[in-house]
Amino acid sequence: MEKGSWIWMDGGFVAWDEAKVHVLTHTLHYGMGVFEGIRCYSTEGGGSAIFRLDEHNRRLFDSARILGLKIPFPEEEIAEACVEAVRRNGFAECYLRPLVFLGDGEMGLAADNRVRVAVAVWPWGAYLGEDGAKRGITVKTSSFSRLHSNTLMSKAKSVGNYVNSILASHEARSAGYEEALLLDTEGFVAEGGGENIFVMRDGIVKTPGTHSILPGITRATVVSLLVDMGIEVREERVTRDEIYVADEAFFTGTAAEIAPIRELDNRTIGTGEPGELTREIQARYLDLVHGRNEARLSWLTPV
Ligand code: PPE
Repeated sequence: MEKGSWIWMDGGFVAWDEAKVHVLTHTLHYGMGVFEGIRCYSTEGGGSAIFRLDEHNRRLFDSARILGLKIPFPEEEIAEACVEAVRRNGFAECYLRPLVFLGDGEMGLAADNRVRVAVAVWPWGAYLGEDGAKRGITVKTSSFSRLHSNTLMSKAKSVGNYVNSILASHEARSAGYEEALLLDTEGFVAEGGGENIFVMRDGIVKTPGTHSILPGITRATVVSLLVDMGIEVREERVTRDEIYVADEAFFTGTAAEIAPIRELDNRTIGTGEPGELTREIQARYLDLVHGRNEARLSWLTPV
């Protein structure tokens, strides 16, 4: 990865190489922490802007609340830390990673260690590859289920939840696919390892409801774009065979942006090329994040 120069930690900036923690950091042992993934893009008028910072920041605080972690800073200060982290590191485009974790001190599950916060930024290219974004990716239904909300709660973007995503992604990649599709514990489509999913057949777009997925901010953005286009979006249960016979399917996520799915379990989706709707959503999404959609400039926080 390309390093930045500064990382915000617990209230101030430290040099990238000095942003260290002790090996007995609680979260490192037990996974009790939450994070965000946000992107900053260069914008039409010059300069850069962070996309939907307020929504990401709100989800960070929601995630912490779900896990019972109290972030020792007000929301405004974390938002300001995000803006300042981009500014100081001087990247025109980058990914932002706020992380809330339990520090060292006591060990054991009952430990009540200090809640610490860091915000790192670095340039991050196409998550599923340039080629994937252009031509579509291959996906494998995972043998791992997405977490039931009474196991680990999917509405929290928590550190521990990503063991589930990593197991699924590794399994898919080692079998020669580019990403995993996880089903929920009842067998309905949930989401990708690090993305939400949309499918379209006969002009009707569906995306799974939020019972066992991370309610993605890109997902919400895409729903708005579809509504703007006058396209009906149904948030309901989706089965894997619906994807096999879909005209189009795509993943959405901050890192992955809009990633067309060209194959699921070796079945070609539609024509095997990114479909018309997927391309349109991709173009509209890029317009949006780069400040070319006048109606949605309020989603951009200038740096
Ligand atoms: N589901 C999961 C499991 C997930 O990790 C993400 C984001 C999404 C859905 C989409 O959420 P949103 O970014 O708000 O649209 N995954 C992040 C993790 C990337 C990583 O590998 O690290 C991301 O896209 O930033």
